[in-house]
Amino acid sequence: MFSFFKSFKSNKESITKDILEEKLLECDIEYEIIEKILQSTSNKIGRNELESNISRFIKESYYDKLELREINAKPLVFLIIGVNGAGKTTTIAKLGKIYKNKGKRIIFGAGDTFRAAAVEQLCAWGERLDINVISSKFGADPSSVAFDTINAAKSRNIDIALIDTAGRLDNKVNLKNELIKISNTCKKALGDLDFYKILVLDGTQGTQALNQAKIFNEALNLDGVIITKLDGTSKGGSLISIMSLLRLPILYVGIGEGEDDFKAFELDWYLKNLVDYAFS
Ligand SMILES: Nc1nc2c(ncn2[C@@H]2O[C@H](COP(=O)(O)OP(=O)(O)OP(=O)(O)O)[C@@H](O)[C@H]2O)c(=O)[nH]1
Ligand SMILES: [Mg+2]
Repeated sequence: MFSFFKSFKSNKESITKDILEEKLLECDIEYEIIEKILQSTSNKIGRNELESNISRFIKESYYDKLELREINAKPLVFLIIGVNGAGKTTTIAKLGKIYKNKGKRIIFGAGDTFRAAAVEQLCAWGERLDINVISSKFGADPSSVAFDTINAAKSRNIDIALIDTAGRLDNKVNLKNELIKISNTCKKALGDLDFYKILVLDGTQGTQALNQAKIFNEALNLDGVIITKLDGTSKGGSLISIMSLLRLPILYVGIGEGEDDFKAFELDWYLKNLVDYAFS
């Protein structure tokens, strides 16, 4: 599949507004946003003009939320949420590796007690990365796993606890309510300490993921977003909507299944790829 982030370089110096509009729609930028980006341009648009127009749009609509708010806490807890298959568990492994390489002491919490293989999946990552995993048996209350993970982190002098959650539950339990409960449990376990609530979104879903993000954000007041699977999609334009409409910082992007296929999100890098794509 043609990947947004591996687009071919092109030597074109400018393209017409019509073609550009098509390209931007193709990579899943919403039409109203495209109109705003192109409103004051002439019929032929160059790379630099496009890049600076998009950059201006993002910055004007985004205010000051380009970065994750700072929390100074020990343990620093990340509650990782998102729908089934978005890439939460893999992302936890990737984050764990990044922080471990920075010399931090890490623990994983296997809060997805709904899917039978979920605990094993996280434990396998834990073994591979040499990171301890707090888990309970299949079907246990995920809130109690979060509680145990935070308490273990406190007693073991851990710097960072990354807590996994389920992306799907049986029909009787509402995912949103369950996540609110887990979040409240984290609050209780941490006392005065604040923590991060991070949403993992599947980048191949494009702007469809935006609706999910809105629902989660309303329920949980998210701190930031991680977008996965950008290696396999041309829909990377939806990141503009996530930034400008949700006003949430994008922290990292996943660009493959391996533990190192992960990159801190940088606006300049993103814009360059977007323009490359548009001009390809
Ligand atoms: N290509 C690619 N695949 C990814 C990326 N991140 C995760 N995946 C794959 O997506 C699939 C789902 O990832 P998981 O981490 O299990 O997703 P999850 O959100 O924990 O899923 P549930 O536990 O079922 O809710 C796996 O096959 C991962 O290897 C990415 O950045 N790129
Ligand atoms: Mg999982």
